[in-house]
Amino acid sequence: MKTFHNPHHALHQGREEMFRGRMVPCHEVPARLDYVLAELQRRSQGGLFLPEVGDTDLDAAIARVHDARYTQFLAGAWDEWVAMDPANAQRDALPSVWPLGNQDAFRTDVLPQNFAARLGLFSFDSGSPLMAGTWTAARSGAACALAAAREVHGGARAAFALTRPPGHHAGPDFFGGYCFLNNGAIAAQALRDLGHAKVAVLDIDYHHGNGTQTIFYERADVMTVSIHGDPATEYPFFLGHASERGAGAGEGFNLNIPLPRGTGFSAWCAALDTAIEAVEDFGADALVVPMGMDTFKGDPISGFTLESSDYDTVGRLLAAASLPTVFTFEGGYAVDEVGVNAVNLLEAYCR
Ligand code: Q9C
Ligand code: ZN
Repeated sequence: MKTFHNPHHALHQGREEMFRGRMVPCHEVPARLDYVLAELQRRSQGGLFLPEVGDTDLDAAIARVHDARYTQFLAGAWDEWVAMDPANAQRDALPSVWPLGNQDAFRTDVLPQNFAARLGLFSFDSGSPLMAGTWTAARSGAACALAAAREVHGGARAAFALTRPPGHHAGPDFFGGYCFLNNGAIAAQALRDLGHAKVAVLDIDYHHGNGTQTIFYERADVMTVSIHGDPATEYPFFLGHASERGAGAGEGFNLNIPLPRGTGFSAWCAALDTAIEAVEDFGADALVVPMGMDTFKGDPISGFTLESSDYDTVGRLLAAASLPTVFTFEGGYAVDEVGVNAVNLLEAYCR
């Protein structure tokens, strides 16, 4: 399986995030990707490639998923931040004020002039710092997703978009959960646009893929399935319940499988069987797997208890679905183990 890796990922390197009411060092660090890359090399798992995607095609693929007013804001956000105060060049920008989700309480259609207000309008948490290289890194990550989609469309059994920042929490016009551009959604939409009639997204990150769900919620041509920590107690808290089944034309095409904190592999695996069955019943002709490794027992911010060897089984079960598959790299914060766990899954998939 080919891996498309983001050469600019380390330009996005946050200093601190707001976590449980305090500032702590960022969990989402460049070393995460470096460990996966090193492990792929060590185990000679397929070739490593840079994404070769033209600017026009890339911008078009991003625009299929994200609103123009959002991407324009992201592209210029750092310059605006520094223009406010030259000393900001030494600090990351972090949102601190948001409109309520209750639409009647605040206007979200009017774009405020104030930068902090716009930073809040386009985000949903204070855990996702934005810095000088965020846009370049995120955009180049989207190029990996597009390159992987093209590879699979061209007949490859699977491809891996190895990138950070991750993507599955980013929605049409919002960032959060360390995510800015939704790489999995960009891959899914690209597969649709390349002619795949029905694309499924099967999100196995510990956290609910709220961005992806929001992007495709009213669509019948892209099914979204997510296995994750129950939002009653787990981030992102406000989406990911089993009762969310899609709306309008998309009714019945979103499946959430929330599991309690503490869930181990046998129950998680049963959920994966259910998820794969749903993808098959849907009749998908291509699959995108936002691959979060934060289901691992050693993850510092998550609550499932999967072991490193369990990821072999995950890879094997996903391979049994026999669908052209794009994997995108999402969460996973047990940095020392993230490479081994990710490559266990991918290697087993290829066996
Ligand atoms: N009190 C991904 O795995 N912080 N994002 C959690 C809990 C945000 C995770 C705070 C976790 C985001 C891609
Ligand atoms: Zn996660």
